[in-house]
Amino acid sequence: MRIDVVSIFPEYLAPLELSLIGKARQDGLLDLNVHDLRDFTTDRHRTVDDTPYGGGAGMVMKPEPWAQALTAIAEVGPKAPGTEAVRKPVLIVPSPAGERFSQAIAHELAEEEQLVFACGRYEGIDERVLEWAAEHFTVRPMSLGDYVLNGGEVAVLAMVEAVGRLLPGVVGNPESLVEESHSDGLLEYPVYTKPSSWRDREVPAVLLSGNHGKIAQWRRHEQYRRTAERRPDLLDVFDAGKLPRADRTAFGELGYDVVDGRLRRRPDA
Ligand code: 6GU
Repeated sequence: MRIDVVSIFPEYLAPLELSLIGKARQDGLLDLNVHDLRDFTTDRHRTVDDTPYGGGAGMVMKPEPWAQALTAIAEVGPKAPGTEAVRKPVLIVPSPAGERFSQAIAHELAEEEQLVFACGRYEGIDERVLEWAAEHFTVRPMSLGDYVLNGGEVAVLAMVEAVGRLLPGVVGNPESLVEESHSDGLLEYPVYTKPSSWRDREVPAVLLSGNHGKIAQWRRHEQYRRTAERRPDLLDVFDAGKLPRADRTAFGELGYDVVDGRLRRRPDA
């Protein structure tokens, strides 16, 4: 996969040289390039922003530097010279006004040939850039959640890590991608390591039992308990249609009935 990031603070993306993502780049699994938006300006002051039409606080990013940067990036692309790119690159525009990023979207993006991240600062990028860019890119404004960051760079660190770790060969043991939070629409179960007794706190006995069926069931029920407590919204869309009897009972104890394959919180619970 090829990833291009455009920012006025390219140094902000330095952590992408570390750890799993840095290793993936070294191993040639990920071709990641960071560009300085100011390199695509033509004036002496390398201006990237101006005052908003209609008035109001803050500054808006000028369209032309973005068009220059995105044109240069779209032309290189992930393909060898002379071959036609089969898919438009995806242009991800980090913004609190975007679609909510999720594990499902990370999986979608991991299938693409080229991702381009356009980091806005100030009040955002002139809207016409996004309209124009739709000719060359699949444009996806994307938000991490309902809070405001100063710019897209931190969000790009999060999204590149979430997508990068799904690429083949990046995570050493692909099984660790299966049993983790959000892989099955639930939060992960709690984990423990040695010593089995620590400051008068014991590891749950079932984990020391060697009974793998029992352990799997206990972990699943812990996922249900944790999700009900911390993220009950996830249970609204959980497919409870094919749950074994013991799992329905576990949900029953958490105050949920199964109705038409969906969990429904009992009013008295
Ligand atoms: Cl993707 N960008 C900015 N600037 N703020 C955010 C965000 C993104 N996601 C949540 N807040």
